[in-house]
Amino acid sequence: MAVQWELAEGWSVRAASQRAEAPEGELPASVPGCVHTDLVAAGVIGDPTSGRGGGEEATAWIGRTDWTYARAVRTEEAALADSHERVDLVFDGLDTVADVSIGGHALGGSRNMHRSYRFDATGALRGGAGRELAVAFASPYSYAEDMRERLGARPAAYDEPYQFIRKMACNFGWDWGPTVVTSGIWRPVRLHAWSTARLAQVRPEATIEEEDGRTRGVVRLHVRIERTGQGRDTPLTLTARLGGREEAVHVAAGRSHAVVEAECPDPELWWPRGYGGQPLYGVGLTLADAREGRILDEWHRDIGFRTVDLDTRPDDDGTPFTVRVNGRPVLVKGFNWIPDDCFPSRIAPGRYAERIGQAIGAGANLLRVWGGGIYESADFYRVCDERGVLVWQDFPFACAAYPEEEPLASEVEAEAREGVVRLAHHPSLALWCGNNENLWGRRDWGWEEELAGRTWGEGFYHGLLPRVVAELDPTRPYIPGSPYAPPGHHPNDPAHGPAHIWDVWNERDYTAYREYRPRFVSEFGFQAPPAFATLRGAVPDGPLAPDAPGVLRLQKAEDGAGKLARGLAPHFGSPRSDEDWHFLAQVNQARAMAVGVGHFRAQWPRCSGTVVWQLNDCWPSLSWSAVDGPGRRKPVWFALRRAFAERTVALVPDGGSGLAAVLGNDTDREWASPVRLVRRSLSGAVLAESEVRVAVAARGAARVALPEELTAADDPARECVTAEAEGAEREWWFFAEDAETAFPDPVYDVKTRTDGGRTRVTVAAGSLLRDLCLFPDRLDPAAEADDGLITLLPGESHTFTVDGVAEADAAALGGPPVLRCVNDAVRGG
Ligand code: BMA
Repeated sequence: MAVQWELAEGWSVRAASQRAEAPEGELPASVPGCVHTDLVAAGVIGDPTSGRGGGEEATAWIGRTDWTYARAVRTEEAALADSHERVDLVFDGLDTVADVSIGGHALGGSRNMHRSYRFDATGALRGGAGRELAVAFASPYSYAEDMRERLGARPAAYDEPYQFIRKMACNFGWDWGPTVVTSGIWRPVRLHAWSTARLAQVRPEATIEEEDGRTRGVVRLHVRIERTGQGRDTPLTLTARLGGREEAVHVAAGRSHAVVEAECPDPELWWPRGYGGQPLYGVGLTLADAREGRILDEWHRDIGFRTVDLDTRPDDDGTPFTVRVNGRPVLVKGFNWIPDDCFPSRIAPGRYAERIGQAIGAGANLLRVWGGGIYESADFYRVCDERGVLVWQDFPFACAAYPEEEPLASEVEAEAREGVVRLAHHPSLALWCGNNENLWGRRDWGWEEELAGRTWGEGFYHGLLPRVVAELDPTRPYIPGSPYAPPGHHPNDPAHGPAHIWDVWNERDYTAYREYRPRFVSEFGFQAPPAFATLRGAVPDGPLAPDAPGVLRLQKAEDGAGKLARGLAPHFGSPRSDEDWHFLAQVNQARAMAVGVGHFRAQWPRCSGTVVWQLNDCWPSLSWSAVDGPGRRKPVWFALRRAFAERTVALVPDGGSGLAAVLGNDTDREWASPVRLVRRSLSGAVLAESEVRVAVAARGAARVALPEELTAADDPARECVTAEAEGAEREWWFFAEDAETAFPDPVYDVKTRTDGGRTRVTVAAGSLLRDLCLFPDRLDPAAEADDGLITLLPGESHTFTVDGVAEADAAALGGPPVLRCVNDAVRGG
């Protein structure tokens, strides 16, 4: 029987080029891992994410150095070559440009982080105990810069050569991530010892077929077999298993391709969360020697039965972009996903479950794996399959003109063919997308002139990639890019297909979201600092002011601090302290995204989805994320949970000084509820009210214009409107900006009760309290609260649940800086 022998132990790493900064000799190396994390572990550099030891600049030499990973072949490993006809050395991922050898005997090389590699090591291992297995990495900069020299420079959003090497683009730095250009064995490596034949590739194609009024799920397994020299003439049997049924096919001597079809009558359909269940069916395949019955290889995956398509039939308003699963339109509530760590080899499977769980907790049903990152590991897609999260997968191209010449063209094709086959069985995978912002960049960012006729990736996005998808994953939709509009329209025309709305953050106020009538928004976002504990962890000393050097180190966006300040000022004025800045900037992000999502969702089904930029971070950044680098939720997360809820009430401007309440019902049941609308003074007194009964259709929306006595404030600085419907959270409308609102001094009474590691914090309001938040991470970095941004009227109370605060500290939960509300930072009017 075949043997899979993991090679995780016994590795060392050494610098292979002369550099003053490089350590002498060998250091212990982690596999999977990368040079940076090995150097941190050895104490040679500080963790660039921690704020100690000079940060990313102090590590810049690492990406300009050649490195060799090595390990001695062990006796039992060499012996595998005696007991098997073939022993392959299999790398699930090499980052990036490497030559692999055993005892000086070259096995092959890698030039692409997005591929796996298999080398025949039989000869080199035979009698090879003690020989050095070496993986010699060339500096990624040297390779990419040579390639640039050879193929000609091309424009890019960042002054780094990332489009000249098939490596995660954001590794060269991004507007939310550090420049830490890694080398290393970033995914597992093993020896695979086998005889006769093995399953070289299994490509499952799951479809639902109707026949004589009956539904059947069909899985076609397209199998490629590799044989050893001795196995060439062996007849083989392939047996597929699905739901207790078996199907076998004979593979004659010498043949290396076969298709096995397995069937499942009346399958239960897979749905995104909120629309139905996520039944998964195990599909197994065995390869056996047909004469002896000896099993040679096995394969297993969990698949699901569902259809997915895009409705893009032009209508009077332009070109929709509606994702349909099993024929039903889905209101997409999504997040953009970036690599969850600037060193992706550090991401353990549990991290995916936790982070995707946070997206789900906020109500999301889709994640877009953004093109500046990677094809994620199997764990990512497995969690999405099990929990009903649709995946929009970009091919790894972002914000640059990419050369289409060799050797890059072949690398792109090889990586796409492998990536598509690897991921095609996941029912969560809904869409392939050619790139991030490259169609837009070519059109608007002055690339055409700079390119002077050079290739820029068009042939990939409009030719190679759709061809690969059509051949290897024919049931799944493909779009050339994000943003995208059909020919004849500007790629980022909001009336046609998915759009990115960035002028709002970059140049305008967040209220400008309300000027948009998009069909689908695949990116839009607003920045805020990370949690206090995150910031303090990364800036160990000194003030946490927006312009403090330690804080600016974590702000990678062009003029990010200026944009944050300009975004804040119209709403909150200038904060009185660093503490207030931190809190108000977070609240402002939450307000911005609530306005954006609320406004776009109110246009359902015309606007069929929003994908927030961005769910996560790869280090303790000031960024657009809802969850910060170490995984702490920012206040915006709670705002999004409200905006993405199944049933929502949004108050939106409705012409002139008018207001409308828009009820959103993202469930399969009609929602009939009285809607109570009240204009009140900030002291709570009811100034005008009305109640209407509204029936909102299943998966529908309804709009109620507010009567004038509710929308005409007598004193805009001292009044607000509330809208309430059964089963939805209360919505608030303030007539004036916070900076001009005559908020009362906050008056409240706090009671805490600690039981085990859990504390209940009940805040009883004596005055209006605007956007009450609890930040227990200020007491214990591991503590978190279950809610945030709660606005209370005098006389109301709210109980927060806090995990992880010691009883002795519980008293500190009762006031600033842990318990905050807007009216302890701003008292306008
Ligand atoms: C879009 C993304 C990213 C970027 C983000 C914020 O352009 O595609 O490239 O990080 O905006 O600027």
